[in-house]
Amino acid sequence: MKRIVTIQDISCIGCCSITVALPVISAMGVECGILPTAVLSNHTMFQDFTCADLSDQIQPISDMWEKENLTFDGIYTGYLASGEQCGQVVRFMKRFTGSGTLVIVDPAMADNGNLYPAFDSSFPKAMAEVCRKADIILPNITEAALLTGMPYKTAYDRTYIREMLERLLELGCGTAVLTGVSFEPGRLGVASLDREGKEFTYFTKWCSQSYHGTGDIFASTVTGGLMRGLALGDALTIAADYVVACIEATASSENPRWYGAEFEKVIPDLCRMLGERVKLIHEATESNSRFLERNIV
Ligand code: PXL
Repeated sequence: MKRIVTIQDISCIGCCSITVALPVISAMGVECGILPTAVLSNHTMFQDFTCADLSDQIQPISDMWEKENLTFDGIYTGYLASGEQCGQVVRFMKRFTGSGTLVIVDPAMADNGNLYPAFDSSFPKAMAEVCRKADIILPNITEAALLTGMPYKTAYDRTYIREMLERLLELGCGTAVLTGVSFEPGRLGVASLDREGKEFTYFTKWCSQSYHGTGDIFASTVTGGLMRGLALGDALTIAADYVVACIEATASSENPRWYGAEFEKVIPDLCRMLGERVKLIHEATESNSRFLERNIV
């Protein structure tokens, strides 16, 4: 079984960050270690919140893991508590990225044109340093604008998105994935570009409702999918479909919670989507090895 560590906050109530990453990644059959960056009473979209910064725990926990020779197949980062903590996370990545460790960064810091309340305008620069270390980054358009210095637009065309992806790659990451992209009414999805110039897009239905934490559901699902051997396009596809399923399940709930999507209800759908794709990979591998046996002996 693959093992990842996710580095983000514990919002005790809020259905985001670690309270999403743990159940989603575990359900996908991947061990999910955690390195909590802060403990909040609830996420910062509530009117008020408490926050205990756990920066001083990062070094001793990392030292202990190194002593125990622990390694990770993936490092997945989300909401980080401060610019200084971004520096600590970069150092953690240098220490724990071996050959074959996939680094996935969700630069969770902003949405709908605004930085989250806990951050000041110096934070995106520190987060850009975290993105520099990543194989894959997963910003929304607000975050990408803050990372690249491009203007944030709600009405845009393909040229704007292409330039944004190119400018994100200039940060130094391997692949940039933009979430929340829409080129036509009623369709919403993702667009990605890698350093070899390979593009990918996937669009699904646009939902009129929106819930906090769906970015975390998306990034956790992409991480789980990649760890189970899916190609990036397949991981992005099931992640986008799962987010739609979560939004629809929440919207149709009799008493929907306002602060986060009811992702728990549709975990069986996620497992089914993942299972179908993993089965296809196994079938392809088996027929490949039968072909090799027949042709080499
Ligand atoms: O990624 C969402 C998120 C995670 N963690 C905290 C947040 C938010 C969004 O507001 O406040 C603490």
